[in-house]
Amino acid sequence: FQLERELKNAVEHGEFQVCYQPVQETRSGRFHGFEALLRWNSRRYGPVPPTRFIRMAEELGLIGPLGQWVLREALQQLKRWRAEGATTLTVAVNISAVQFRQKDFVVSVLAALQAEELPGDALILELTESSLLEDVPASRAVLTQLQAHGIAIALDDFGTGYSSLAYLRDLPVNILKIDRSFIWALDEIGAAIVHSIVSLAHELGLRVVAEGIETPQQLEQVRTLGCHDAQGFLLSRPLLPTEGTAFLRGQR
Ligand code: G
Ligand code: G
Ligand code: MN
Ligand code: NA
Repeated sequence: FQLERELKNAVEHGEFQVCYQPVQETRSGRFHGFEALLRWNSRRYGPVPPTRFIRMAEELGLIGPLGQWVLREALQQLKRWRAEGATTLTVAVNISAVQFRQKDFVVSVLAALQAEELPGDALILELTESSLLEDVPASRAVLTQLQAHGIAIALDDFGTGYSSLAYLRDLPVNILKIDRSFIWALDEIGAAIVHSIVSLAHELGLRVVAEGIETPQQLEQVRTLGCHDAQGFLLSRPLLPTEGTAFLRGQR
């Protein structure tokens, strides 16, 4: 309960930080985007993993303001990077199920874009299938509104759920992010699974991101299998904003 009390004041105390993990297009080697990843360095408890505090923020009713803070922070940073020359760079922001279901979600996303005068296609929202499947018709309505503004929707941790793939017919998404558990098991069967996900994605006109790339062999495999994008410690760890700036300069 101490930790909960700390969480309530952590934004004001400046204990949160957003890190940015580069995403690479496998064919060109070009880094065209970052995934924003929230970090909490509590002055009392030290670093607390997001898997722990996101759920806590949901339970305490704090996920709305916290999620909005991340979105604003990430878009402000993107605006700086675009101004420095990375004019088509994108940022992907993770959205919790509770945040996604809030009534003002679409309005708050559009307001955050407008505040930075950024176009919708600068932003990708990452959602898990469990957040979307709770209420498919409602999810579909929200996703459609976001996409009408150019915002892309990514299905995060793709493949880890137990649902059938039939829901892809009803939910408008743009990107599948293949969970790293598949990338770490790229034997013959694992490769067949990734291959079938990529084929499905091509049929549906979706982009595929391979997550958790840690070795050059994995990178080569997912490139050969037709994954459009790759992300993982081999390419870069999540970076502080200043490190992200240096990373982008190194690309030119
Ligand atoms: O960055 P890391 O591997 O520690 O992230 C662990 C989990 O926390 C991942 O599932 C990631 O999607 C999630 N996560 C990271 N940042 C955010 C955020 O800003 N909002 C939400 N809802 N989840 C996040
Ligand atoms: O669920 P989501 O995909 O949003 O989780 C992102 C998390 O994965 C981040 O916390 C990030 O630190 C972590 N991550 C990113 N690349 C790698 C990797 O190559 N290996 C491992 N183990 N974790 C990674
Ligand atoms: Mn993610
Ligand atoms: Na993921």
